[in-house]
Amino acid sequence: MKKRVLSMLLASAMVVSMLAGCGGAAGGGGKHLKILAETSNYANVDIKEAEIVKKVIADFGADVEWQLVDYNNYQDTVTPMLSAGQVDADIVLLPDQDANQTYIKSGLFTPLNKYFDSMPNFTKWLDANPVIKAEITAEDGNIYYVPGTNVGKDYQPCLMYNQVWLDKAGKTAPKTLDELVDLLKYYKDNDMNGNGDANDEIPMSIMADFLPYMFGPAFGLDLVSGFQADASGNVTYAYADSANYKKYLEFLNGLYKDGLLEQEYTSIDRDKVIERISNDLTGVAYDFSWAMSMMYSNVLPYYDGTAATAFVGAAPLSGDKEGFYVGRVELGNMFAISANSKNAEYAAKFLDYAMSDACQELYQWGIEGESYVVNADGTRSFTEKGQDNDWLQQFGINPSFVFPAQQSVASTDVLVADWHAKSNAELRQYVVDPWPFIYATSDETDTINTYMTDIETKVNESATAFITGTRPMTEFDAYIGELDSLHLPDVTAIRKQQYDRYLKALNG
Ligand SMILES: [Ca+2]
Ligand SMILES: [Ca+2]
Repeated sequence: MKKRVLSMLLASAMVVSMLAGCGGAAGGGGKHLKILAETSNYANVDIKEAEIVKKVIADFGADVEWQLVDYNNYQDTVTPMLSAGQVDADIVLLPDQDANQTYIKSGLFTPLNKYFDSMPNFTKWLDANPVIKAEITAEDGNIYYVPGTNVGKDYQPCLMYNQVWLDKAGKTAPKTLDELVDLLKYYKDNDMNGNGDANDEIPMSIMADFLPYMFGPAFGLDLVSGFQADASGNVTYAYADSANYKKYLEFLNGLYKDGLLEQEYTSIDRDKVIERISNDLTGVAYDFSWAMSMMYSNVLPYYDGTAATAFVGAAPLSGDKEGFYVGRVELGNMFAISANSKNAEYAAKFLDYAMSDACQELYQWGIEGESYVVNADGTRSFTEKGQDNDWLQQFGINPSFVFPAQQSVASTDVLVADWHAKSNAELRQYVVDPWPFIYATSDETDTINTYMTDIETKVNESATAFITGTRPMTEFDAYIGELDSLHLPDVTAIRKQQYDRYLKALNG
């Protein structure tokens, strides 16, 4: 929950770092543009002085007056400024994603559609990204924001297996729930770490929050998003699926009873998993992909930098249903043009330039010869300077604080081990879109906020009770009834209404 501690007074007296408007434009005849955005989250980086940021402005030829608000207070400072109509900038980084269309409905920002003829890069990108286009289409059919994006299908949470243990067992990564159970039993019965004790292995080490990620898909459930839609647009709550969710709980209860899901599974945290891996005590993990080479494999006592000695990512598990991984919503920081900007069309052209492919390359790699070099085979590598994160941040890499930057896969690939990047490329095919970002009305949000907390509490308590057997599965129907009495049908009806709007924007 965000803190609204700052008064309006403090907000107007905010610490804003402003460049005095320089009158004569450095870029040659460029117009004056005021941009309200945030500072870098690296305290020692002056983002407006970063080479990458300065190059974008110089190449476009604008005369930019920055209004930069501290990254840590951006939401608390800018939200009241917007509500009070105290913003005097052409381009504004939103303090949030305007999920309830509050700013849109109060007419603070100009619809971008009327400038689409001046925004060839943005319109081309929207056509190439229909899900994002549908997500940012407001209820009135207009598009108001140019978003930065996060990686949505790459480096997502996934299964990881200790390759040395798999080889020792003469097995390959399980593809089904049954194969996984066989593998876990094998690890339980055998001395996988070769210390002479066949009983000190913990076959798998999964943080409780990742169980829905790991096992939901084999039962056809996206328990990560919670709400899910089928091909006909029917919307259901996965935790209230009376057939498949019941099977999911029965399966986990079975693992628990067989000692394959450990007794204290609800208290396993990442530190615990890392400690076990560093002592060669466990064979199966599930976490954000990043952990694979950066937190797990690197602590294995025999890891030599190759996949053969690592915790390696693998395909999702299938059961009655074919497995998948759940991706994440790609929308990041959103940029808008003030309705009262005198330079709205020029601002639209600037935003369009700032999200062009050329600028995205600049955001992701920086400047050739400075932060990166092009290799003989056409690939890129960061230079020695470029591999120094402090230097790279000062240089302005991924300047999502001030421009609509798109997080890149290629520049992540070069940060992780080669085998990890290869594993990510293989797993990408299994990643499905999550429940989309959909603009809500404030009535919808009120209803959801009123009921959803109690529903989620009931879901979490019940899941633990069913899995550990403190509540018998014979009470599953009673559980469904409890969700109904907590007004789940009202919430689902709203989700359905929202999904219909999304489909209309997607297909219309
Ligand atoms: Ca064992
Ligand atoms: Ca052992």
